[in-house]
Amino acid sequence: MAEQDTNDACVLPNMPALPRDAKEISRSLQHYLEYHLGRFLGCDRSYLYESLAYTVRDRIMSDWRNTWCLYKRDGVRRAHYLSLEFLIGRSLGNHLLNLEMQQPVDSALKDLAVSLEEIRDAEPDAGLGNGGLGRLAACFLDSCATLRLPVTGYGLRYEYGMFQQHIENGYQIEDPDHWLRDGHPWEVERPEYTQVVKFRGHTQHFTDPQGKSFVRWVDSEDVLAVPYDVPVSGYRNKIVNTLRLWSASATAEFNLGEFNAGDYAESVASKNQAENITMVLYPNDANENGKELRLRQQYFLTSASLQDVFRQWSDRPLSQFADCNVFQLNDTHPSIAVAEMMRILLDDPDKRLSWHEAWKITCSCMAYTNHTLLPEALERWPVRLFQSLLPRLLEIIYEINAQFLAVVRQRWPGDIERVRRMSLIEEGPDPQVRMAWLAIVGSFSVNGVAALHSDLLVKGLFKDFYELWPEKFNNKTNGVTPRRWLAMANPPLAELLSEQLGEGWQADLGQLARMRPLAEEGGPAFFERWRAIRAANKQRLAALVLQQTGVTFDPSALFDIQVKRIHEYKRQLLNLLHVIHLYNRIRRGDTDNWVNRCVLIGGKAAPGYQRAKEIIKLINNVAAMINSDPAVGDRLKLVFLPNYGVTKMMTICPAADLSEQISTAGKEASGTGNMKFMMNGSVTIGTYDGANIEIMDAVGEDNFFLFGLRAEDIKALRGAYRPRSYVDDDPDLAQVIGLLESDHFSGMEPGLFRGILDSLMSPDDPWMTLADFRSYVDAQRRVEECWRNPEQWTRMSIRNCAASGGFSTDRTISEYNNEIWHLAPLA
Ligand code: 26Q
Repeated sequence: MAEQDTNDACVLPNMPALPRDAKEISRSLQHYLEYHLGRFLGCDRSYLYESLAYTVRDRIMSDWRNTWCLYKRDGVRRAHYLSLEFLIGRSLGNHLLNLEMQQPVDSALKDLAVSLEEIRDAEPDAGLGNGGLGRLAACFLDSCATLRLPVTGYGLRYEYGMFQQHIENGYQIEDPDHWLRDGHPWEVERPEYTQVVKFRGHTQHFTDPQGKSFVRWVDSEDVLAVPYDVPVSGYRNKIVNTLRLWSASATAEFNLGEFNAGDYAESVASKNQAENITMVLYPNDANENGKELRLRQQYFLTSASLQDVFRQWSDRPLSQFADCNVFQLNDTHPSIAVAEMMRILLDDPDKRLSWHEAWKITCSCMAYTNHTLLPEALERWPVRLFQSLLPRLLEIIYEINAQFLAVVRQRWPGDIERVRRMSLIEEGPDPQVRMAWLAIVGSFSVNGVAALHSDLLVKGLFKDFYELWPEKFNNKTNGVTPRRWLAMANPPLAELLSEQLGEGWQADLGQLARMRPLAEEGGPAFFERWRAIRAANKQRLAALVLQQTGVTFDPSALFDIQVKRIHEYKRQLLNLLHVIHLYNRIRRGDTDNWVNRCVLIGGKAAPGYQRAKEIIKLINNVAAMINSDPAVGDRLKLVFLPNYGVTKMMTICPAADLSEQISTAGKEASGTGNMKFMMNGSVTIGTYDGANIEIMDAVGEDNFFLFGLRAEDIKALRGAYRPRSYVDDDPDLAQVIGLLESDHFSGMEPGLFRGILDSLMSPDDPWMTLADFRSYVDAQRRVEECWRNPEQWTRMSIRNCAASGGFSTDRTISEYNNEIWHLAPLA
C-alpha cells in the first residue's frame, strides 16, 4: 500500500479551474459523448446524462483538490461522519445549483436541442439508505460543505441500494436496485488507499523483552476495502468535501492459497464471500437483526475508515490525535469503532500504547447519535458471533466492560442490579453485546435527534448512564438541507423567496422569518401568487400520480399526504381509518360543506415485516373501492404511490397542503419529512411527538393541527388500554371497524385483514391507534373548516414556510460543530 503518495502531500502545482460558460459546456459534453462514450446526439438520454455529469465533475475537480489540500495542513482538526447509510438521491441538479451552472447548462442544452429535464430524469437515485437516518447523513454532508467544515463522510458502496418497490394486485413486490449498472459518473476510485480488514482467526498474546505485553490477530481471513470518493460540493463557496465509500474485494493471496491447494471452487466461494460484504444494503427490518453479514458490514466500514484516518496521521505524537480528529457515529451501526480504535492503538506495531493512553484518546474522539427509542431497534450481537468473527474485538470489549463496571461498582457499591443493567454484556442463555452501551461508554458526547427524544432518552433508556455522566448527554434537533428541499424541489417558490428576500436565504434559512409579515399584510396579489405557485406544484404531482397509478387528482382539492417508511408506530392505519370514515360519510350522505380531498400514502415496507405489507395491501384495496365508486366522485381519492424515495419526495413535498405526522407519541425520534413539508408551505396535522413539537413551537399552535395523546398519556394508559371501549363509545369508529370486520375491503378473500383488525383491537396494541381516532377525526374537521377559507389557509401556509428557518441542517450542523466537533471553518 502506498503510504503517502504525492496526491496526499499536495505538492502538485495548482490546477486551473475549467471554464463554465455555455460554449465550453457544450463542447465538453459533445466531447464526452463522442470521444469517450462513442455515441452521438440523439442517443439514449442516459449517455447524455453521463456526458453532462463528467462535464460537471471536471469543473468540480480543482475545488475538490484545493479543499483536500486545506485539510492536509498540519493541525487542521477534522470530523469523520461514520454511517452505514447515505441516502443521496440524484447529484446532477445539486452540483449545478452549488456551482451556479444552471444557466450555462440550460443554454448549452438549448443549442443542442435537448431538455435538461429529460437528462435529469436519466440519473438514478443513489439509494444507499433506508429512510430518515440515511437521508439525514446526506443532508449533513451538504451542510458541512456549505459551512466550510472539514468533514468526511465514510460509508459503504453497496452494489444494490434500497430495493425498488412495485405493486402487484395491491401487494408490495421488491426488485433489486442495481443502481451502478450504467456506472456512477460522480465517483473516483482510489485503489492506492486500499485497506485490509481482518475477520475470524484468533489472537496470540506476547510479552516483549521490556516486559510489555502485546497481541497479534493471526490466521485471519482478510478482505480488501477499496475506496471510491464522491464529491460533496458546498453552496457557491468553492468547498468540495469528500464522501468516501468502501467496496469489498477479495485479496489475491486469499484466493491463491486455496487455488494452489487444488480447491478452485472453494477459492471462488471465498472470493464471493469477501465481495458479498458490500453487495446489498440491509433493509431496516427487525427480522434481519443478528445476521452475520450485517456485522461484517459494520466492522468493514469501521475498520477501513479508522485505518484510513490513521494512515493520514503523520508522525506527530498520538497524544495529539484527539485534538485533530472526531468521529460522529450515526446510530450504533458503526459503534464497533470504539473497540476498533482501541485495537489499532494497542496492537498496531508502530503504536502499542498502554490501555490507559489508548482509552483516553478513544473516549476523546468518539461521539454517538441515537435515532430510536424502540426497544426492538436496539442493537445487540451474540457474543458467540463476535467470538468467531471478531475475536480480538471481543477481548477488547470484555476489557472495556471490566474497567467500566469497576467504575459503576465504585459509584454504587453493592448495587448488583445496576451493574447487571449497565454491563456491556447482557447475560443469559445466549449472551449478547449491547452496542448502544458500548457507544455510550466510549464516547464523550451522546445525543438524541429532537428535544423530546433526547429528554426521553435520559429519563428512560439511558437513565443509568445519565446518572453517571450527565455532561455527556445533549440534544441536536435534526434538520433538512434547504438547497435540495426548497431551492431544487420548488423552483417557483424559491424564485418568489429570492424576489422578496434576496438570494441569501439559501445559505441562511433564518431569513425566511422575514416572510412572516407577508402572511398578515402581503395583500391579495401576493396571496394569489402564493396560491398559483402551489397550484402549479400540485399539477406536477397530479401528473406523477396519474402516470404512476392511473388515478386523477384534481389540484383544487386538499392534498393530504403521508410518505415515510411503512411502520405500525407511524400509524398509516390511523390515516386509513380516517379515509374510511370519510367514505362512510359520503355513503350516508353526510356531505354538507364537503371538502374534496386527495389522499396520498407512500413508503416501503421492510421485506420481512408482514404486518407492514398487509397495511399496503389494505391501503390499495380501500383505494380501489373508493376510486371506482361513482357515488364518491371527486369528493375523495386515495392512492398508494409506489416506490417512494428521495427524488419522488422532491415532487411531493412542494405539492402537499396537509402533512401527516401522526406517530404514536414518544415513538418517532424526530422525523425529517415533517420539516420538508413545512418548508414548502404545507400545514401539519400531527401528534405531540419528535420534532413536531418544535415545529409547532416555531409556527404557533394556531397554524398546526395538533391532536392525540401525549407521550406521558400513552405511558400511563399502558395496561389500562381498552380499544373496545372506544369503538363502543364512537359510532363513527364503530362503523369503520364494522366495515373491516365484515370484510368489506377483502375482495374475494374473507379474513384477509384479520391480523390488522386484531392488532387494532388488542389491549396490548403498543401503538394505541384507536385511542387517538376521535381526536384525529376532530382535528381533520378543523383542517376542513380552515381549508374552506382560502385566505386563512394561505396565511397558514406562508406562516409555516416563514417559521421553518430553524429546521435547516445548517442550524443542526452549526450546533454539532459548536458543541461537539469544534472545527474551524476552512479559510
Ligand atoms: C438494523 C439492523 C439490521 C439491519 C438494519 C438496521 C437498521 C437500518 C436503518 C436500523 C435502523 C435504520 C434506520 C433508522 C432511522 O431511519 N431512524 C430515523 O432516523 C431519523 C433521523 O434521525 C429520525 O428523524 C426518525 O424519527 C427515525 O425513525
